[in-house]
Amino acid sequence: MTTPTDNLRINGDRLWDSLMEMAKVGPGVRGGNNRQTLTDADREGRLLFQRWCEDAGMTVAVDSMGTMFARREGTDASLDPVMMGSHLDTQPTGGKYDGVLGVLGALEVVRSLNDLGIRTRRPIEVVNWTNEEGTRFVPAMVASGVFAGRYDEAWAKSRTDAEGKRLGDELKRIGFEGPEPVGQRKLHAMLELHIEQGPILEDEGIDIGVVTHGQGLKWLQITLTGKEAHTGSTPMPKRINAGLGAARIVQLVDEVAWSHAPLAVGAVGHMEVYPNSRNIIQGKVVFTVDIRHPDKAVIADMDARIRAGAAKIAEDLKLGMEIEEVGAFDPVAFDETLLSRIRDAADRLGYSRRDIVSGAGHDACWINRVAPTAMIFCPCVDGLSHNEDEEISKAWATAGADVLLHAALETAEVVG
Ligand code: HGY
Ligand code: MN
Ligand code: MN
Repeated sequence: MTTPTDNLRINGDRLWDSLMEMAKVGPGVRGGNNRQTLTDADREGRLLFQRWCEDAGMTVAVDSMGTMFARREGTDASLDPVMMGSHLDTQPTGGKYDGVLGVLGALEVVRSLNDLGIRTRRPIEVVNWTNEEGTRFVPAMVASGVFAGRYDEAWAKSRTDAEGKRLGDELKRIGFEGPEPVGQRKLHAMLELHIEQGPILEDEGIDIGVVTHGQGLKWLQITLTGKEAHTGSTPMPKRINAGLGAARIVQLVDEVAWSHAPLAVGAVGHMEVYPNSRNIIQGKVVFTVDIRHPDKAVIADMDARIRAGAAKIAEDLKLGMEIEEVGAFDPVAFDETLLSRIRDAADRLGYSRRDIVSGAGHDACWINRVAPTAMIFCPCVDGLSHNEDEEISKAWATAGADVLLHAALETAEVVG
């Protein structure tokens, strides 16, 4: 039985134009973006988003972690809203779509409902979560983590960037420390549209990823302390080389991940070496191990083996070592009711689909703790992300936002 709303579609051209407009804010050096959280570029992007939301008739609230909630009223204000959102902050060499598609795709859903004159019983809220990327300030997904009760707000605001600036101070500086207490805002459900950031959908020629699970993650920050000395005149046996220790631990992380092939992943993305002079043996190295897997027990095994192996390497090389867990979340299973709405929407709209597990972490992984949550993926070219060459097609973006429209309408309940 078909209904009047069965074949509704968003305006793909308008969505694409908004993506390209936002991409001009905090440009990268190779066509992507460097709009890191709580920078002036992030502030500019937030203000543009806020103006667009207000132009679409929404009211924008900001909580004390800077997360933005743009609200479209429903016919029954007593009901908890359906949230749709993601993040506008990017990696330092990020793409134009990671996170941004989820925020602007949700805005396009609202713009389309306005065009179509469709009202919903439940309010709808479009959300921009602060600091999803966790690059400038560790951990990732920190604002959604505070909202879900995983992190203490004061602790989150105490996190510092490489220049020692505090997250809380930067939030104030850009004028986005909002009055609303974090986590008090109620929600009925949350949907997040995101690019896959992996190769599966494109390789299989599939339009829509129905994200059933998010894999678990652990970030270990390791500090190795050796002794700075002349690279020319210090005999090899006398060297206490922190850089050598870091290199051996990077190799260890790779071996441990491969030992749990094909699903485990492990790498070191962040590394600071001191004093970083060509002719001084590295006295200190600070780096972050990133390990992930859909099974919590495998993450625990990788964690234990890396800690033990790193301790042996440090002992062999006479290095001091500190390990701090700076990020972790368990694998998540998303909400089955929302997942079936996403599958039905893709089928109704004629889009191919497949269930998929998310390799990357997302705000939805934390919000899943406090309300029914699910994600929709669209393909990305060569599965590439966290790279300025990240690319998607307008057709992929449109399909993802079309499915988001229908899943949101079913959840927010169309009136009349
Ligand atoms: O690290 C992640 O998975 C996400 O991109 N913050
Ligand atoms: Mn993202
Ligand atoms: Mn990302």
